[in-house]
Amino acid sequence: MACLSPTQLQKFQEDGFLVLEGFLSAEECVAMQQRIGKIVAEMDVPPHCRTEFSTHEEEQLRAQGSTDYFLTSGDKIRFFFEKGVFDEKGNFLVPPEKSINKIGHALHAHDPVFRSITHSPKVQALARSLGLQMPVVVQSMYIFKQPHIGGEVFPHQDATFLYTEPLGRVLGVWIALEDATLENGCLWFIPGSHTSGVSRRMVRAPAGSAPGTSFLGSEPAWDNSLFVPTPVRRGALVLIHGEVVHKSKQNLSGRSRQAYTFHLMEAPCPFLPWGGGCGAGGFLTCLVSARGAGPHPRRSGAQEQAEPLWPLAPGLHFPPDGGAMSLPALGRGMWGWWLPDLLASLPGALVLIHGEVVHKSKQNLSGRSRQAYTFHLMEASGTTWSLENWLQPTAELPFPPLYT
Ligand SMILES: O=C(O)CCC(=O)C(=O)O
Repeated sequence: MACLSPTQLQKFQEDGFLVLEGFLSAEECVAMQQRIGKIVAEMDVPPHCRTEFSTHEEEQLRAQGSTDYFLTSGDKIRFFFEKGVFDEKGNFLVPPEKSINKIGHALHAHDPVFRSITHSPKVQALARSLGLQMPVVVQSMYIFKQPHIGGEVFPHQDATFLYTEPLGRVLGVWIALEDATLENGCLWFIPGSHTSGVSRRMVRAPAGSAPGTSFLGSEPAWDNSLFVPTPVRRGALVLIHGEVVHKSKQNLSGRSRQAYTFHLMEAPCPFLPWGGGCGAGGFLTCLVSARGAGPHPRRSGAQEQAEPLWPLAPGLHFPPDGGAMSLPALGRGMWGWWLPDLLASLPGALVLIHGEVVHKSKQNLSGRSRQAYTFHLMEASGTTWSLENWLQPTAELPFPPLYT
């Protein structure tokens, strides 16, 4: 069940969503419902944080974006309520357990029951069969869709709120903990709507300004006739592509429609293109490769040690086994490689330049040019490339790994 068949994969690629009935057992669903019952029974929401949840754009900005409670909920377990459940002083008009719209956004991190479902072998096998190589859990939510008052979720793409570059890296995992029917507010999708980018983005405003978020772009008026209902049974898992347009209607029935949902993002190393892990190759590996890739064939560390082709600066040496040389004193900087071409006076010399060493070159007053080829390497493992740099990797050209 956890591994998708080629037909299922193709259907997901075509539609942007996929239903896997029976993914969780009834016992697993009950365990999550019981756990959430306990969390709700113990919840403590200060009156000034009693935020009503809405998916209407203006209300979203006012009710959520303007409150720290929402904006700082990414790493916490917090409570968001239906409309009309508080009086003007923030007192509950409806029993608290019947008034909650959702709990978000880090149940997966802080609660053992939700953590174990989110990271269960079944979910991991599913992610692997989708080809995700290093997915991370971005957020999680428990959605109550309360009887009679469970609010409508307006048509949206998850990438509006969870935007990535490139697009196509976010995947919603939505698990029905109760039967989701036409009456109690099942999901509706526009099949195939995940292929035209994202129409609207919610972005954080600069710190200290109000409201705390704003929208770029606008949600098109989606043709209602394009939506198909997706009723599912308790335990079903629905895969939701980050750009597929979906919604759910108000729950006017007398039965709740609870669901647990979380979002995965494929995030190995944002600036490297191959989707795998970042090797822990040391600086020396680069150096040996570069030396080997020049006019001379690649040589082992032992050969370099015995008959160096180029003198190394004091303190540097090649380990006899040819493995990685550690340069702890050099730290993690940007390395410039400066390679005069064969016409220059020292053709083929390579100069390693630490990213923070101060350097310059003087004007060329001679009669000979001094051509050079230079490029910069960055150790990507554990490094954050500043988004303020003028140079940014793009979807067309992510930074390519040196090791091929
Ligand atoms: O559960 C629902 O009704 C809507 C969920 C949804 O749209 C989402 O998680 O993106």
